Amino acid sequence: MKIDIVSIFPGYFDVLELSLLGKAAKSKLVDVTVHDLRDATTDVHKSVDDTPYGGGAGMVMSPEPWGTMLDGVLQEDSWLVVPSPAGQLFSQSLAVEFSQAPHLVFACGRYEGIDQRVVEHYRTTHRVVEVSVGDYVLNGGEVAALAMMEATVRLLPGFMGNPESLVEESHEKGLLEYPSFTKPRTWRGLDVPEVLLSGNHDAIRTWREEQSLERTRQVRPDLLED
Ligand code: 6GU
Repeated sequence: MKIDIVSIFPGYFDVLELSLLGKAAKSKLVDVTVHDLRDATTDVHKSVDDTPYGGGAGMVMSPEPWGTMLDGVLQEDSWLVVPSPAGQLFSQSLAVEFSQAPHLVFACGRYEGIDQRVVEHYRTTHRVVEVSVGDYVLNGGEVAALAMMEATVRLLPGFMGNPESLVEESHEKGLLEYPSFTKPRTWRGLDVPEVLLSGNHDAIRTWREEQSLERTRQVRPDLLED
C-alpha cells in the first residue's frame, strides 16, 4: 500500500521510523511519503492560511497550496483522508476499509481547518473521507493521521506475525477484549482466574466471552445497542 501525508509539520511523522509502521515500511508492505505543504506555496512567507470569511477566531488554511499539492500527489485510485473533528468517527470497520485501498492520502490541516472547497472539489473526482478520531479537540490532523495509519497498516496481509490475534482483539467483533494474564500465578496476593489454569478450552472460551460481554456492558454499553 502507498500512503502520502501532507502537513505543515512533516517532522511529526519522524516517529513512523521507530514504530511498528517502520517495520512495515522496511518490509515493503507500505511506502510512506511525507510532503511539506509549504513547498506548494508561492509567496516569500510561504503562507498557508488566512482569516475566515464571515469573521470569527483563528485562521483557515487557504485552498491554493492544498490544490497545488494534492493535484501532484493524488492518483486516479487514491482515497483522500481529511482528519477533522467535524468528520465521521473513525472505527475498526473504517480501518478495514482503508487497509483495502490502493493509495491513501492524508491531508493534515491545522488551525481552524482547511477551506471547505478543497473537500468539495476533490469529491468530484476521488473518494474523500473527513474523519474524526474522537469527541475531543486536537490542534491538527497529524496525531489523528498517525492513529488511523497505525490501525490501518497492522491489518495489511503479512503485517501481523500471528493474524489470529487480529480476530480476537477488542472491537473486531464489536465487543471489548477479555482480560489477559500471564505468570506468576499469584502476584501481590492476586490469583489468576482458576478457569484459565484448567486446560478446559470450552470453559475458557465461555469465560472469555462472558468477560468480554460484561466489560462491554460496564464500560461501553453503547456498543451493545445494535
Ligand atoms: Cl481528526 N482533528 C482535530 N483537529 N481534532 C480532532 C480530530 C481530528 N479528531 C478528534 N479531534
